[in-house]
Amino acid sequence: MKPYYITTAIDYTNGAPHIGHAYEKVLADVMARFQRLQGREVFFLTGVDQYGQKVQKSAEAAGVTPTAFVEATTVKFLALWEKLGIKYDGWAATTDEKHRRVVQAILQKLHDNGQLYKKSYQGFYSERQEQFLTDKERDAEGNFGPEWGTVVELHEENWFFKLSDHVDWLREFIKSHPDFIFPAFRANDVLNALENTVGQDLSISRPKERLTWGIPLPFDDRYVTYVWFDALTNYISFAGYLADEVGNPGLPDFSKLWPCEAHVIGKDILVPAHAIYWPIMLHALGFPDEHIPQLIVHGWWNVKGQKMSKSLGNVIDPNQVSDLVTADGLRYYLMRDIATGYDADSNTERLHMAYSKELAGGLGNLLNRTINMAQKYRSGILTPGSYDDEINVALRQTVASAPIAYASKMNAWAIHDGIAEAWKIIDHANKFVDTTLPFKLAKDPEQAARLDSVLYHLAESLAHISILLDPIIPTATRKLREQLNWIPAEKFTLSDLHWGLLPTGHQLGTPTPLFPQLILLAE
Ligand code: ME8
Repeated sequence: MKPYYITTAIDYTNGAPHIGHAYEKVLADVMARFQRLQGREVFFLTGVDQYGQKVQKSAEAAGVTPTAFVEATTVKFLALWEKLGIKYDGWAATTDEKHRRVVQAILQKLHDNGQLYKKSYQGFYSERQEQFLTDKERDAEGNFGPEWGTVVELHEENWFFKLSDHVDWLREFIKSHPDFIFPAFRANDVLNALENTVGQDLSISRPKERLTWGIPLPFDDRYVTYVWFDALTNYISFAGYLADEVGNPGLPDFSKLWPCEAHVIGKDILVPAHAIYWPIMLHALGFPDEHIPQLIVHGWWNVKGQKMSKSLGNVIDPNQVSDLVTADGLRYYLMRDIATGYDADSNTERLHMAYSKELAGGLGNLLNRTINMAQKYRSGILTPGSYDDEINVALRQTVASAPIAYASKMNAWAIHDGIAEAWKIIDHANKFVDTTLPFKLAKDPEQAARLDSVLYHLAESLAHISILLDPIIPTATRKLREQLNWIPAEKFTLSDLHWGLLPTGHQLGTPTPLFPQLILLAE
């Protein structure tokens, strides 16, 4: 089977990362880890979008060169991904020479195939979205709304890509490929936007008088490449596309990696970039329909119902949240409090509740009491023995059925539901302690065999949980297994789960709190 290839949007390096960036990277990281857990080889690509007017302006404002500016901001993204355990296989930084070579080779091909032409343009331009605006973008009052940021009037000559040649193909492609966009309800927005594109071509250049911070056009050195054209190409350039032709060593074998299974992106960059420009670029380069990747479109994290923005001063810093609730606490919250594809509100009370009640109170407490009791009553040694009863059977059934339900939700990108399936084991096991009352059993010598079975059931349930939650909270599950003193075989997969992971006579480790108590500072 080919490797599972997953990408994220590459983040603009004109500012520090915020919670929305963190959410997207955690989402993709969770899916990458989950696919590995299913036994799939994975290539996970993420990175930074370093060119463009926004960056050039931010650098000017900061009084530094664009290179120095992007280096400084890129470091912040890299440090955050390290902190949050984002385990990527490829890093797409668009100022990388390897990327430039592929962008230029593609532009040259499109140029040679008659897909590019030069024409004069007069009209309005949004600096924030780096996009030319037409009357269709005007609101009811005839103005360009605040979402476009500063809008300037331009009169310039540019190179255009013949998008309009491919609109009919794309319309048919979208209609005949219901899986192209997840969630499916967003396909309608795309079809509507596509009708607005009819007859319009895409300007893929910016004159150097206006913008120098970009990849020069290979056939006209008075221009640099439009940042979206350059940025979208990252999905193939860092996957080894044209690697031999342009001399890019050390990249994956493109023929084995492509097509990409999932481009994970936010809803704001679906139209026109990912659902119109990108498939048309691939189609124009000769990619067959079955090699057009699926778009996984996630919603937005808002704050008290409002969009996060620097001007509102409500931008959430993932570093701060992670310092408070640990990286796993943040990962868990970001995955359990949103349904993939929909928006959610970032809420401090819910974050604290998720950490204190669910992670510390539910999972941490289960582990802590299990290891403590096993140490106290049996010196940490597990002996499943032959005792059995209905209560044990019921817990074993929950443990046996959870992985299948969990995997089906995870495969459908319903991560929050996948977590809920895994959590059924935790809830059941905690109730199991309350029903079986091991501390009472420990006082009665006649109940010794039952106590052995109870302790074994708890530890074994925890071993299963540690596997299911691995993609979501990888640091905590590793620590959990350290306390269980259990190291699964390398490349352990979901299908290796069975009752009896911990052998008879297994020695458990020592207990330490998995999720330390929150120290809340007054807000
Ligand atoms: O758009 N909640 O970069 P970007 C959830 N460079 N996701 C959010 C969010 C929020 N509040 N705010 C932003 C770009 N995002 C381009 C992408 S890809 C070839 C080029 C998401 O830094 C956003 O939807 O503005 C996007 O997917 C990602 O963060 C990067 O946004």
